[in-house]
Amino acid sequence: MKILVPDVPLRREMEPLADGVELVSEPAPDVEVVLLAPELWHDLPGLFRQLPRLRLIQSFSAGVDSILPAVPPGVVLCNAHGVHDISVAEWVVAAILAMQRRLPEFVDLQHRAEWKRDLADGVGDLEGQSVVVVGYGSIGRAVAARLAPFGARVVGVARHPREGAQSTVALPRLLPDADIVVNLLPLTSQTEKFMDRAFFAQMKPGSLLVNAGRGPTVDIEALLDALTAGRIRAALDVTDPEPLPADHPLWRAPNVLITPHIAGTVAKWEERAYRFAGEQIRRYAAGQPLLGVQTGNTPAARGLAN
Ligand code: OXD
Repeated sequence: MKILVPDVPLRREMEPLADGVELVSEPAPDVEVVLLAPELWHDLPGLFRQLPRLRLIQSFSAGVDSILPAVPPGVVLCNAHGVHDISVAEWVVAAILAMQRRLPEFVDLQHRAEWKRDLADGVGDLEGQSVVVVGYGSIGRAVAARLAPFGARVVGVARHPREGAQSTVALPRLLPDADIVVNLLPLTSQTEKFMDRAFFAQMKPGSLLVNAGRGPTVDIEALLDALTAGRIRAALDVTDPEPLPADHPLWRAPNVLITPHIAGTVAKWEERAYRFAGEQIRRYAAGQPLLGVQTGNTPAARGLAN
């Protein structure tokens, strides 16, 4: 079985490789599996056209919205299930703490050499705060586990029935009481602009929206209006569009912290991705169910032996 993967030292993290697995670093007609490491991210339709016997695409990202349109019919696409849980969950906690303790505003004061203690008047800590996580998968559970020691009360919400998560129909009841709303939704046709004007109108005045999912799941115009009106605050790792143009009004909106889609970017992420890819290849070769299947439960999704 030929697997296309860039020839980089990190690929030894995939070991042990199953018998019969051959790693190749150039596209070839008999490649069966491709590991979508960053080196292969440009021109996916062009890459897949060179792989007529492709059966499995293993993504290195959690979100697969940019890959899905290029996936040839019948080919299984798996996301990097679990690979980004730690890094993204840490970014979410960091963003929440920074916004709750007004760190971006203190940094502004620091740049002006201003000692202004009253900025801290009335800031809350996380103890007893209510956090609603929308899009409650493995990253959401990692967020909940990290917020628990702070004494925050976390409620998970998911569009599809999931252990430990309430349905999105509960949102009109949950939002008015939530101090913090964390958006981890993937981008699909059903989640586009999921967080719209009506959603923001239901959020508690002064509450915080944290987005580490995908930018287009938020109606950016509606968010801008809610921020400008001082209704809510936001910490955004993702925006719509990306990169956010220099003249976009979101940069200058009040009470917003923006980072350039780096929540998952930590030194260890690729190592984790290759290790996960190794596990998937072992499953595939043994005919075991794959993790993070995004394109339906086809025989190939249940491994090579089927
Ligand atoms: C991902 C991301 O989807 O980092 O993995 O956005």
